[in-house]
Amino acid sequence: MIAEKVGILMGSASDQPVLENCKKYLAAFGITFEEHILSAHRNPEEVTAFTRHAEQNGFGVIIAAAGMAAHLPGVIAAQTVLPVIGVPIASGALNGFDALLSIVQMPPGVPVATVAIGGAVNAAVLAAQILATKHPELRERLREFKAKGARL
Ligand code: RP5
Repeated sequence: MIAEKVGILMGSASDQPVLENCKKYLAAFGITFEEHILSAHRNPEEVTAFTRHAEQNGFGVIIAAAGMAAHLPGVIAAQTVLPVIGVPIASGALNGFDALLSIVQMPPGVPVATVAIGGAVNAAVLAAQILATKHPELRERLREFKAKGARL
């Protein structure tokens, strides 16, 4: 039983299809998650409230996905010591390159572990690997997953 939950936050309901695989992989590893649609720009106060209470609410890792001027992962990372994984979403005229740079170019001291554009699977696997540092049974599941070619 993995006690810590993964928070999956995304900037818009339009990002949801990209996160389907993330949920599928987390579920396969036996990790519980909670999904919230919250935008750094449209719901800044809710993002802060979620982040400030994330530790006490049992979250161990936060995955944050956003497109365009993607500030959501960075704004979350600014307000918690939980590891934050950023997923750039390909939306808008620049097809995710804008989101990639917005998410990856964090200032020193405030890291966001950035995966590829649309990299929802790697976000889930990385979240699992972070939680596995505390849970040997999860480490074993990940070993089996990698031994089978790192696919479900
Ligand atoms: C970002 O703007 C969201 O993460 C989404 O990728 C993009 C477009 O949002 P919608 O206009 O579809 O709500 O904040």
